[in-house]
Amino acid sequence: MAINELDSICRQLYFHLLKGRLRKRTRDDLGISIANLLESSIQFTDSNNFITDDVDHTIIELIKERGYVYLENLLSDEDIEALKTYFHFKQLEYSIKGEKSHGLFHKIPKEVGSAYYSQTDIQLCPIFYKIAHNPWLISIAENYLGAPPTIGTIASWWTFQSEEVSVNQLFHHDRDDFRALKLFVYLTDVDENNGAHVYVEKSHEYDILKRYANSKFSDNIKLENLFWQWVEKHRKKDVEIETFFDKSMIKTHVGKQGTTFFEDTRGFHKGSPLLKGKRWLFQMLYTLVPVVPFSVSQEYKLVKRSDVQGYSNILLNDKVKFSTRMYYVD
Ligand SMILES: O=C(O)CCC(=O)C(=O)O
Ligand SMILES: [Fe+2]
Repeated sequence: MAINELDSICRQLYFHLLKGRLRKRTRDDLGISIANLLESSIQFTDSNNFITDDVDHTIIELIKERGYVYLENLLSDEDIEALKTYFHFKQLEYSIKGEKSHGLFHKIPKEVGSAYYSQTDIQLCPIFYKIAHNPWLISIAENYLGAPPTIGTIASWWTFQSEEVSVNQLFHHDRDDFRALKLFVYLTDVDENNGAHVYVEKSHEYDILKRYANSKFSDNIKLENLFWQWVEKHRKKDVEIETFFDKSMIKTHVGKQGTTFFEDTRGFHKGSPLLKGKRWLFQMLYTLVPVVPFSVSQEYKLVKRSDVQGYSNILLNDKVKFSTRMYYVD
């Protein structure tokens, strides 16, 4: 089957089934079937078609077991300085009371809670390009998801202290795909007060959550039923999370600039509302189904690899080209 036919079938499955119409158990099961379908259907001419074995399996095991893993920093302090220089004169998009606007970093009005760099500026940024084309990251995502992944989103944004709490600052589970893995890179130092990302360990996979629920609610069937109903709610209050999960399972990711982690955002998570300061983040989502660019509102277009400064001559294998095909062409 041609890849574009397969993409189209998967995209239809996604739109019809994923968004709130199926219970977690079914969504997770379907994810495994879709991964198997893709793994056996996608052919690469120049590289091994099967899942590569060049990643440290403790990384994969940690994501499977608890939903996230820290990686060695992908970016040095010098890289982050270079990013600051690259983005210095780039426009940020933000909204105030639903009204969209844009401007340079230093001109952003005080009440703004989050501001996003444009998709094209992100795609053309050589440092982000390099991360998107990193075969090791693609390999981790492939091993975890069970099939060659597609990069579904590449994003970079600032969050600020604001009276308005954004939807991402409430606990939720992502429904970007049946299976997906998100890479987070902090581009500023992050602590509990300036927007740390928070994650509920072991809430990502139905089987793991079931094991947890069995032991937690073993003597209270009513509460267990309530828990499973609540699991299906898209957004959740802090107090609900704290009622259903032990404190030790609620992980706050703090760290210096450059801190890098992978997370399965089917698990419950949020960005903490900021009490002070600001946070700058780079994020990429690896999905099975190439759906995300078609479901986001921000305009985006394919970028020619030769238009990215400094990286046009690097030899890429078919798998890397496949994974980045929603954003880059030769
Ligand atoms: O800003 C954050 O840390 C949370 C973002 C989020 O919910 C997501 O990327 O899925
Ligand atoms: Fe999210």
